[in-house]
Amino acid sequence: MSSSVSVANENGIAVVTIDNPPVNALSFHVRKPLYEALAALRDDPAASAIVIACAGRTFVAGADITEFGKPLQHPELRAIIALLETLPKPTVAAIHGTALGGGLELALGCHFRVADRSAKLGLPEVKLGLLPGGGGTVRLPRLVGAAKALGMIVSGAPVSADDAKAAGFVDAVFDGDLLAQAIRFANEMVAQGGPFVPVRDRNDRLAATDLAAFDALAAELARKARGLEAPLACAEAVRNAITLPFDEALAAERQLFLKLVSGDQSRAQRHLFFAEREAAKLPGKDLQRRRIERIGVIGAGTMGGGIAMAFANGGLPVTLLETSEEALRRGLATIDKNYAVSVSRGSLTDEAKQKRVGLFKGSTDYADLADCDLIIEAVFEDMAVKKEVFGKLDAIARPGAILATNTSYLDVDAIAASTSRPGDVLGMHFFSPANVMKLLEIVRAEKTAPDALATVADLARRIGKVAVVVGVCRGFVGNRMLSARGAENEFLLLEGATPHEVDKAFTDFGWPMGPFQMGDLAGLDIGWRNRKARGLTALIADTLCEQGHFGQKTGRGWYRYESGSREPVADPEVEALIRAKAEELGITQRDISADEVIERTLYPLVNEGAKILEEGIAARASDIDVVWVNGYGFPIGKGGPMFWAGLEGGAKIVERLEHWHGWTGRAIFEPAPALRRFAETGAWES
Ligand code: T1G
Repeated sequence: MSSSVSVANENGIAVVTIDNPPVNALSFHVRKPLYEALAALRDDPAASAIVIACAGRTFVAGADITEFGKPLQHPELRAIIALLETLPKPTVAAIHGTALGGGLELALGCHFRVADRSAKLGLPEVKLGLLPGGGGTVRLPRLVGAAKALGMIVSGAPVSADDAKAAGFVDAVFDGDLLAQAIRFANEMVAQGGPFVPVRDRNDRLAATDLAAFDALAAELARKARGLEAPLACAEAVRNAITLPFDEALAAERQLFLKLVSGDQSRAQRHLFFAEREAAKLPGKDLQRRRIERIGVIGAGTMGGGIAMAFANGGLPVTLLETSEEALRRGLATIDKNYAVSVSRGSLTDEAKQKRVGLFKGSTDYADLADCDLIIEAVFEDMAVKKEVFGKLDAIARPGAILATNTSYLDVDAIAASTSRPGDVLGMHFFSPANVMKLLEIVRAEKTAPDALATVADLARRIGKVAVVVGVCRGFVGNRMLSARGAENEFLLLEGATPHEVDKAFTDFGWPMGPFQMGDLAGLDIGWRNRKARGLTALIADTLCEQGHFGQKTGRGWYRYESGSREPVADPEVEALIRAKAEELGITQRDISADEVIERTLYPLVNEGAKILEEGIAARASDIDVVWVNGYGFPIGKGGPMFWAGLEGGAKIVERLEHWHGWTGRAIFEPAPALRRFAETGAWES
């Protein structure tokens, strides 16, 4: 056999072991020997049953994603599963770690599935803009029912081994030596005797499907797809499993899969899959990491409290420091309330809540941070305040402790320089709510030590964050590009667009909401305070704020909000204000198309990204995509701004930027050299 697949006979039970590190993906060099092994075992009298198992940390985590978009090499997965289902002896999949995508489909090709209790099982293809292409949409519904299968396939979320057994697609869950117990299980099946019914022939659960209820559920899920094709294709494929004979449904699944795999959305989502993993790769991967066992957080406000929860959720004890007992009590009460909301929603058990709350220690004394390995400051965004805090930290923190600032735009080099240990200082820019948002911008200051950086990057993964290392500049990657994206917003209004038209261009593009609705949600007063602090103005937004209209929290902003509702309603007074300001400025209003909105907002976004690459603030274009998808809601079906620029066409973006630069004279439209090079080569430099 090949190095990727081996066969051993354990007293009459053939154990086929797949060994393709790191995650036993079903690459061609696995599929071929696997097919040959199974074909050989079909008529092997020495094998009364077959157990399929995997070496390493996980069962098969799916098809090999790197092979998509390349010519398909046979045998393909479906042929292996079709062979499995015709074998005249019981087959058992022994699942540990994860059985995902093609890995679960392979297991569904077996007569039986046994799993280690810690295993996770799922069909996450939808997260790659795909659907299960190895029969998962046709076989899983036969075991768990159509509605359950639809939920699993459209969400792509894995389930535990116990839940999988309860749902009906795992036959036994074991603790301890999985392989030994899988072999014992296979022997019991042999002793029990056949017939061994392949999943394809188990139709009872499907026959009981309430099609109307299924369609209603599918419609509900489709409403949430926001322009993504894969969730709709998943629903269509599972419906086929109910209404069509097995082989017809399988063939239909194949057509849907082939359409998706060659489409831009899946290419974008596969790009993001690898981009997130690339972003985590830092130079010096063999560097000794620093010990991180206790976290200190300074400031128990919205950001500080959320950051503290993120670490407690990752199982790390947290010392939360505030300036007064009152402020501390308020901060801890908010944390407790947030956990209580999760318990009431059923996303957290009361026991888990108690465990997490138990990890907090409140204090008003800096000395209590002396035993912390990482201390994160989340105080008011003022340089003098930051320097005062870091001065105190420099005095009390233990040698080798990492000192982090949560600033979202201040100069981290200047903060580091206010200590005697700039090598231990970096930025950790969390996004609000910090216990929910996945993105973390790790800001590498000029003197930050590589081991401090690597330690924090690993820690980010440990607490479930997607981390991107960025350099020091105002607003780092995300906020810097956000201001470029928003620079034209008011000009678009003055020239004739309404807040609703601009926002609709964004939601049609795939964003959860547009800039004006987002402004109302976040509160217009925040931007107003920032502008005033920097001596900047925004003609219309400033006027709204002077009128006390801060958005949802005051019931009026760019839109009106009926009491208690979050539904934005167009406000004729705002539109009248905009027209009046335009008249004051001698601007003749005109119709503005959605394309123009996109050109004047998202093209500058890409252009700013190009400048960030030129300056080395981001190491890779794909890092920028990871920031925007995980921190700013950039539509995943477009892969992030830099990937989308490839779909949109670099030459077109340059040509239109030049048009708007000529028309407005504004610098944000001047194409960056890196963008011009991208337009010529089709590839971003890194
Ligand atoms: N194909 C190729 N490479 C893969 C891979 C895959 N399926 N999964 C992981 N890798 C690489 C990854 O890029 C990284 O590489 C290394 O393995 C470790 O991964 C027909 C169509 C299993 C939960 O979507 O969710 O089956 O960066 O860093 O955090 O229906 O990997 O080291 O060079 O993520 O421990 C469906 C994808 C495929 C699961 C482990 N399967 N993988 O997480 O490690 S489509 C998936 C994961 C499919 C069929 C269809 C996770 C993991 P490198 P990692 P991890």
